[in-house]
Amino acid sequence: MASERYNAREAEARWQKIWTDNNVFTTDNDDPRPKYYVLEMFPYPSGRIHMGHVRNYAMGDVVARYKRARGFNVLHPMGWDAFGMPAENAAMQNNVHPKDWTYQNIASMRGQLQSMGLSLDWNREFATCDVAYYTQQQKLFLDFLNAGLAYRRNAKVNWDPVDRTVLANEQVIDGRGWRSGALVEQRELTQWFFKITEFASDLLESLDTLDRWPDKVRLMQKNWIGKSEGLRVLFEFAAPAPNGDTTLEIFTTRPDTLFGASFMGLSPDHPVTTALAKDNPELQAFVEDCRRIGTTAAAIETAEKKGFDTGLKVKHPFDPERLLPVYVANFILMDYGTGAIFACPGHDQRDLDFAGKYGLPVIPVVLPEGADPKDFTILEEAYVGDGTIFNSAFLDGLPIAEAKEEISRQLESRTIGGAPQGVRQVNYRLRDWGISRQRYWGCPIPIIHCDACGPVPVPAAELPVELPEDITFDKPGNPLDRHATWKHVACPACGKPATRETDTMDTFVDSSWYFARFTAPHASTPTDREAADGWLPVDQYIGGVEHAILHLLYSRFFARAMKATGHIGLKEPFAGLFTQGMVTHETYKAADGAWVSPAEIEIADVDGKRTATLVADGTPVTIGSIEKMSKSKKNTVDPTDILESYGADTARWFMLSDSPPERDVIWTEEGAQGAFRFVQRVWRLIGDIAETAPAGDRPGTFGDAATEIRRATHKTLAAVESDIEQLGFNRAVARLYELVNTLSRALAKGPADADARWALREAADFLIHMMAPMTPHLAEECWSVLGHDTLLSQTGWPDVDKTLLVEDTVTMPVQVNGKKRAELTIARDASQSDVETAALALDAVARSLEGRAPRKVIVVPQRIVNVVA
Ligand code: ANZ
Ligand code: ZN
Repeated sequence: MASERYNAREAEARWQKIWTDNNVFTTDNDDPRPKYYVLEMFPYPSGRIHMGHVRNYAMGDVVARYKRARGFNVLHPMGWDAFGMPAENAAMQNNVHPKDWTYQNIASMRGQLQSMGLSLDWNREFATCDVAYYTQQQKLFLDFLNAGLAYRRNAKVNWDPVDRTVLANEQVIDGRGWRSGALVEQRELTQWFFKITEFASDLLESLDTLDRWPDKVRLMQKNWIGKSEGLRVLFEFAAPAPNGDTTLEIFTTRPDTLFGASFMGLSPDHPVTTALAKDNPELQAFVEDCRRIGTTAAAIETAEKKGFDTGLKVKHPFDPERLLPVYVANFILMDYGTGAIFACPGHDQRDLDFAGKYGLPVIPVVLPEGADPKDFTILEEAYVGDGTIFNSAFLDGLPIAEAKEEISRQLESRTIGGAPQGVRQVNYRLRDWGISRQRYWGCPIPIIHCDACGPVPVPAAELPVELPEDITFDKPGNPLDRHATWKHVACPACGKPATRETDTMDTFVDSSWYFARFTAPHASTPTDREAADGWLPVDQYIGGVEHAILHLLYSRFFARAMKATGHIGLKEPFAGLFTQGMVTHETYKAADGAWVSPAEIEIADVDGKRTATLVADGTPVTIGSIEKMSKSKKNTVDPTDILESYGADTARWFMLSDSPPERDVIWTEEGAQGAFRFVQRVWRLIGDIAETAPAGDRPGTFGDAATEIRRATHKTLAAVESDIEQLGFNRAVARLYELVNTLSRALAKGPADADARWALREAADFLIHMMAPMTPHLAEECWSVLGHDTLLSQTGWPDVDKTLLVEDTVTMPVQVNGKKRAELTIARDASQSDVETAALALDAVARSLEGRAPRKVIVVPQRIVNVVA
C-alpha cells in the first residue's frame, strides 16, 4: 500500500462524484447551525478559467471547507457574470449567437471548476443572462424608479467609440474605456441613471464600519466619493452679465484665501459663458476647443490650462474697489460646485499656472511656519501647506481652520439682494451612475416610450422584457434598435403605438446584487427576505483589487437601494473583504523578439545557469522578467493542463503555499513539481502510519516520545486554525510541511510503545483534517486509508488539547496539612489562582480533604503548594 503512487487523476474524479452523489455541499436555508457565507467574485464566462481563478477559488474553498468542518452552515455558491461585450464581439467575428457562445463557455468553465474539487452548492448556480435572473433585475429597476432611485436625464456622457456604447465615470480609466482601451469622447444623450449620490454621505461614513476590509480599498472608495466641505459665495458683477445676472456664485473649499483672489474662472459650459458666446465667435471657438479635450477629470488634469478673458469684472466681497477679471477657463467643470470659482494663484497650482500664462497677480495669503512675511514669495509652485493667514485684513494671524470659520461666518451673515452672500455646502465628487448601454447582450431596461405619455414603466405583470433571439450583427450599432418588430408595442398607459427602450443595463448592474440572489436563487421575487436577511452580509468576500471602486461601490449602493425598496434588511453587503494578489510568471522571448509561451520552451541548467530553448528547434530563448500572466505576453499557463498533469490538489496546494495571499504569486514548474512531491509524500506517510500504528484504545498515560508527537500535533492544529481564520494560507502550509517532517522522523525511529503509536495515529488523523481544506481529494483518500468509513468532508474539526500547548511546565509537590499527597504539573508561568485551582482539583488532594473546605492555600511559586484544612 505505502509504496503505491497516489493517482490524483483517478482519485479526484472518484471523490468529486461521491461528494456530488451525496449532496455533501448542498446548503439548506433552514439549517439551524450558525451561518457562514463565503463568496468569491463570480467569473465572466470567457470560455476557459485562468490561473487567477484557480487562486481565487482555492482560497475561498479553504475557508468554506474549514468553516464547514467547524460546524457552520456554509453558503458557498457559484454563478456567471454572463452579459457583456465579448459575447457580441464573438457574434460579430464568428457568426455565433451571443447566447449560444455564452452558455457553451459556461458549460466548459463549469467542468473546469468542478475538476478543481470546489465545495460549491451547484444547485444555486445561475447566470446573469438567465431570463429568470434578469426578470428579477427588471423588477428591482422598477422599484428603484418608484422610489426615486432611478431616473432619466439628458447628460453629457462618456462615449466609447470602439465598443460604441456609453461608459460610467468609474469605467473611464485615464481617459480610456476600461474594456476597449479607446480614448473616450463626450456625447450628449438621454440616459437612465441610478441615484448613487443619494447615499454619498452614508457610503462614505459607513466605510468606518467595514473593519474587515483592506484599508487601501476603503481609502480608494473614500477618495472616489470625494467629500469636500466648502462655501458657496456670491460675487457682485461690476456691471450685469449679458444674461442679466447681477451676481456670480462660486464654490470654494478655501474661503480663507479670499484675500488672495486675483481672477474668477467660469466653466466653458457656464450659463454666463453661453450667453456671452452667442455673439462672440472667438469665445465660441474657444468653448468648442475646450469640449474637444473632454470633461473627464483626467483629461482636464493633464490638458494645458487655457483661458478667455470675458471683459466682465466682479467686486471683491471685502474690498469693493478691487475688481477681479472674469475668465472662461478650460479646467473648470460645469457639474461640480457651481461651475465657477475664484482663483487664488498663490495657493492653487492650476490657478498659478493660469496666472503665469495670462499675467495675473499672485498674492500669497498663507504664510508657512517660520517664513518671513516680508520676503515670502511664490515662484513656480503654489504653497498648499499649513500656515498662518497674512495680507488678509481681519483674518491676519489666524490659522487656516479658524480663518475659514471666521470668513464663512461673516459671509453667511451678509446679504446681496436678499440672499445670504455665503452658504456652507458639502460637495461630493461622486456622480450618479449612468446605466444605459447601447448594446444587445444585457438586461433590457423595462420602459416603453410613448409620444403622449413619455417613458412608461412596463407593468409588473408584463415582465420579463425578454431579449429577442432573432437578431443580426452584420452592422455596427445596437441590434435591438434595428430589430423589425421587437421595439414596437402599445403604450401600457394609453394603448397608442409606442416603442420600447432599446438600451440595456450596464453589466455592472448584474453583479451588484447577485450575492443576494444566491440566498434564494429560485425565488419568484428578487429576494426571499427571510433567506436574504438570514445569510447576509457575506462573511468573507474574496476577489481582485481591480474592483475596489467599480463593483464594490455599486454593490454597496445596491444594498442600500434594495433596503430602501424592502428587498433586504441591511446596507453593507460584505462584512469581510479580501483582495488577493495576482498570478505571475516568467516571460520568454525568441531570437526574433516574439513572445513565446512556457509550453513552447524547455529550461535546462547549463553550467549552473538557467537557460531556455525552443522545444521546436532548440534555438535559444531569452528569459525575461516576471509579469502578471497575460495573453499579450504569452506567459500564461493553462489550468486545465496543470489539473490534468498534476491534479487539482497539487495546483491548489502550490497556489496557497508560496506567498502571502494578498501578494503576487509566481507560478513556476519547479514549484508545481515540489507541491506534487509533497502530495505523494503525505500519501506515503499516511500509508506507513496506517500500517505501523493501527487504531487502538487511547492509553491512560503518555510517555515522553508520545507526548512530543502530541505536542507537535496539537500546536500545529492550534496554529493552523488561527492561520486559516486570518486567511494566512501560506503560513498554514508551512506548518503542515513542518508537521510532516516531524511525523516522518518519529516514524523512522520506529515507535516501540503503544502510546507513541497511538499518538502517531492521532497525528495522522489531525494532519489529514488540516490538509483537507487545501487538498480535499488527497485528504478523503488518506482518511479512508486510516480506516474511517465516514466522509471527511462531513466530519467535524478535531479539538485542540490546550494542556499540550503549554510551552514550559513545572512539577511541584502538593501538601495537605504538611503531608505530601500529590504532584502537580502545570505551566511554569501559571498564575497563583490557576495553581490553586489545579491543586485542589487533583483527586488525591480532594480525597485527603474528605469533603472539608480548605482554610488556606499557600502557593510558593514553582516550588510547593500547601493546603491547610
Ligand atoms: C478658491 C481656492 C483657493 C480653491 C485655493 C482651492 C485652493 P475639491 O477639494 O475637489 O472640492 N473648484 C470649485 N469648483 C470647481 C469646478 N467646477 N471645477 C474645477 N475646480 C473647481 O476642490 C474645491 C476647489 O476646487 C475649490 O476651492 C475651487 O478652488 C475649485 F488656494 O476656491 B478653490
Ligand atoms: Zn401613452
